[in-house]
Amino acid sequence: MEIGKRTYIVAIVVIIAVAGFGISYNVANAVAQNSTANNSGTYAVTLVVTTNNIFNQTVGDQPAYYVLENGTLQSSAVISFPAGKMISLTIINYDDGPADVASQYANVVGTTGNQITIINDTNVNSSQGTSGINVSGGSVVSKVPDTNIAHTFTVMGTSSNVLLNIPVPPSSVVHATFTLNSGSYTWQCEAACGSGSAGWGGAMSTPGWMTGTVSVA
Ligand SMILES: [Cu+2]
Repeated sequence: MEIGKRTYIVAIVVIIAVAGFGISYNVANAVAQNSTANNSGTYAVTLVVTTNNIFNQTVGDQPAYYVLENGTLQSSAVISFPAGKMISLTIINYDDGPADVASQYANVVGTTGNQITIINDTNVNSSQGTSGINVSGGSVVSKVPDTNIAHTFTVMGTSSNVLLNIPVPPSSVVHATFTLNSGSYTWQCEAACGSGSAGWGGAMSTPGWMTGTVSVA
């Protein structure tokens, strides 16, 4: 009886010790996996396009890209990305109208699978009918009809080759993933949303509005 009780206690101690090792091993393993995921995971960037930004007295209001950082809108004159890392880019577009764009910029270029995910009609404050509350599910596309593009986020290589082209429909949220090699590039909206007869003045030709630098390091 005495030996049996001792065996019973030893068995309990062994079970608790094994269980404890298992838990601590799992916790250590989970922490290691998380830190690996953080080190090699995606780098999230959010851009916001708003309208009715006062450009100057002559030009009036113009649309502009901003970088969303810690809940505030920052200048898009220089947009920084880490080199060689998967970038998860979300573009929130509050502009509810299309602009003229050359047909080549209807195609998605440089993203994972040359595709983007579009969630339409997400402009909750839109005055265009009831579209603001009619949110459609995300659709994965490799092209947007050139009659339905409000802006593009287009990154040019050093020889003006297109490294990245993301067409953005009116009142939409667009998501894409991509990587870029280190370097300094030009980004440009290719949908003529600026001032002047061709729409290429004002915002379209001013850093921090519809063009700027992409710095990858
Ligand atoms: Cu634009």
